Amino acid sequence: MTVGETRIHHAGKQLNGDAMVENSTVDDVFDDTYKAKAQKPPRILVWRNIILMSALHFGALYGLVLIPSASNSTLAWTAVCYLLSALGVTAGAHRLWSHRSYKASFPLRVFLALANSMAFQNDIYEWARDHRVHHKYSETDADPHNAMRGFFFSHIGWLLVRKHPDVIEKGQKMELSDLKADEVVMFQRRHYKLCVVILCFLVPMLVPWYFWGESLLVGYFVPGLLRYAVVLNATWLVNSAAHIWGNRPYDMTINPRENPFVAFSAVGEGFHNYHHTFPFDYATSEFGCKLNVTTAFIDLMCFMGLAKDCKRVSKEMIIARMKRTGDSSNKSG
Ligand code: ST9
Ligand code: ZN
Ligand code: ZN
Repeated sequence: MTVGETRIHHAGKQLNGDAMVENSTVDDVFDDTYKAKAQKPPRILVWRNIILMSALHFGALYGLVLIPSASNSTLAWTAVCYLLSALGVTAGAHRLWSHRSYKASFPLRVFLALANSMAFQNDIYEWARDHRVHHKYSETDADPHNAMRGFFFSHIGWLLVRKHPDVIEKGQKMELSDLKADEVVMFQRRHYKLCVVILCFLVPMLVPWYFWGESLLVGYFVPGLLRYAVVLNATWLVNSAAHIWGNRPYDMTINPRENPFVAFSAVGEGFHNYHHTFPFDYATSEFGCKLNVTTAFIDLMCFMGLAKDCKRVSKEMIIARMKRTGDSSNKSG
């Protein structure tokens, strides 16, 4: 099943998606022909990650303790770093590179790749590859953060164990030629470690020290580690909370939910029932910019001539879909 065939397999039904996936090159359509095997998944702990993630979260707690000694400028800078890293993930790795839901010019792609490096969530190629597998094999063994394995696994646990072999097997069949052809994506992948050291750790720490005399300790722990840990957790909540708690107005046969708290913290990415139903919509929500800073950012980029061809689902199609498969929780349609 490919997007080119413009048909969506879903919960045993075939839904005609011609208008929705027009011109799409991304193979992110849910594949219900694959079923998880009734075997207990392997759980091989990766101690290096367990130690590093624990250290990061202890460091972030120390960052919280240091907040009263940070200057207002440093706190404002922390918010800027949060927004930049978040946009590198949402507008960059997610809506642009995973789903191709809009087109971005070279300067915007460079900006998004730099912002994405500040978020340090694996390089764009790996992130988009895993995310395409997540959509296509959602809630099965081949889903990297399969929410059927519980909150902890889908939140952080999946980064602390070896991947289920099905993730790698199914992932190797994904169409990734668009990512390989993008020189910005491949440059970031080649130089990823250096990009992360500079953008995730050095820049957040050194800017407040150099420009307004903040201590290196506060710079490292507040805009550095604390901001990094909060962005990570806000992102992981999309995989955990937004696959467990919330309404399902667009498709009640799938687990992803509409979760306003997650939408707020993840700058617009918590409308997850909508997003899994219409993954190619650049706004990832029926409601445009509402609770959705990322959509406002992409709209601004279009206004400035740096982005174009935003894909959107029509109101009629949303209403028809809500009537057919929704849980009737959304009265606005
Ligand atoms: C992080 C990522 O946090 C977060 C992603 C979240 C996604 C959220 C999506 C939700 C929607 C968007 C919302 C955004 C909201 C943002 C809000 C912001 C405020 N296909 O991986 P390896 C192959 S990262 C095909 O080592 P292991 C491949 O050949 C945090 N092939 O597997 C690979 O080699 P290569 C920081 C695949 O050994 C080889 O297998 N980073 C696939 O099982 C081995 O791969 C970390 O903590 C596939 N899908 O290890 C590091 N997968 O190198 C975490 C693998 O060529 N990662 N292959 O790719 C690791 O240490 C390891 O991956 C592991 C598994 C231990 C987890
Ligand atoms: Zn999801
Ligand atoms: Zn997605």
